Amino acid sequence: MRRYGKHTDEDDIRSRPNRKGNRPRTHIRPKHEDASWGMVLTVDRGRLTVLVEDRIVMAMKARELGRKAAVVGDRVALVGDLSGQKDTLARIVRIEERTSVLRRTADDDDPYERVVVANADQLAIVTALADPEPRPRLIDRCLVAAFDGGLTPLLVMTKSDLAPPDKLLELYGDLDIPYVVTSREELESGAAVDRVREQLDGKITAFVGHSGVGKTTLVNALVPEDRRRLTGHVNAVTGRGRHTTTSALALPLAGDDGWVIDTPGLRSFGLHHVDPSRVIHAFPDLEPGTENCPRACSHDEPDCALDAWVAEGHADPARLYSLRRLLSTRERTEGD
Ligand SMILES: Nc1nc2c(ncn2[C@@H]2O[C@H](COP(=O)(O)OP(=O)(O)OP(=O)(O)O)[C@@H](O)[C@H]2O)c(=O)[nH]1
Ligand SMILES: [Mg+2]
Ligand SMILES: [Zn+2]
Repeated sequence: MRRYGKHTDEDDIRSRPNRKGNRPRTHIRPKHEDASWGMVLTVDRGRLTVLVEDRIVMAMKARELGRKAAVVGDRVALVGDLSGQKDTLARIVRIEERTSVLRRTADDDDPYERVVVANADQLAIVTALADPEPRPRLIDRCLVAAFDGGLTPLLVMTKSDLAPPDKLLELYGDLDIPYVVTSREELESGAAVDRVREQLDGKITAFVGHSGVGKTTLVNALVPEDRRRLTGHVNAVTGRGRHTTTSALALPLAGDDGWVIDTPGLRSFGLHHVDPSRVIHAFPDLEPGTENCPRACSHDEPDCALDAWVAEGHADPARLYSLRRLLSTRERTEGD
């Protein structure tokens, strides 16, 4: 009788509609029921800093996680010493299912994929208008990774004090992708910070782009120093020399209104993991032109309808060139 009753109980629980993940209760027997949840802020080799409530906890992966690695942005369950005191180390026993994944490979022909950031809502693709020169093909690659990984893109064009944004806006201004242009003066006056903030509120935004485009400068302008100190990361940007960012780092915006994640500069953005047929989704301006393509068109073949469509003036030929280049070099290494 008792046993029977117990079973009914379990069935009830099992059929409750909104149980997280809808997993059958009996298969995943959560060990460490008492674990606390936190968000990964940095990963330095095997050591992770995790925000648990309002404490910064140092942690390492528990052996039971196997080869699975936690990355910045991951929500993890921890056990052990969660006091956040010096020389303590907690253990990460679970990684929550990710809502988005920003992946890249070193090159297109490199099968080893790395998760750069987990659970970001938005990908801020940062490009300097000069010093270093804009690289539209890197922007396009980041757009592909954003669409593929479930992140909404935002274009940030920095250093408008050095060069005007006209040429890039011709390429990207009409794409229905939000963009912000910033300059040194506007960063210092706060005007640029307000404009960027408008696009970030309530979201987790990862900043990516070539080294030297101004990601850290922008992130530091967005996150007041006391907030940065809170998470234990005040990168001393001293007068002498520039500090290139060497690992990803999540920082809270003021008012608990979202997060920004600074990442190291990119040279290339390999897309080995992206199915070529999905690349077109990162070109919303060209997508309508594929309506008359042959079935399963790769958009990089003689019968592709895009050539005629673009020739009719529906889109900028430079964009088609970029798509083709991405498609044709996807299996090889592409330089800058
Ligand atoms: N003229 C000008 N210089 C800027 C602007 N924003 C940033 N810089 C400068 O550009 C240089 C690089 O800035 P960082 O913020 O370190 O660039 P980053 O993208 O974080 O670089 P990595 O960490 O190497 O990826 C620094 O010397 C900044 O002072 C800007 O709007 N105008
Ligand atoms: Mg940096
Ligand atoms: Zn086609």
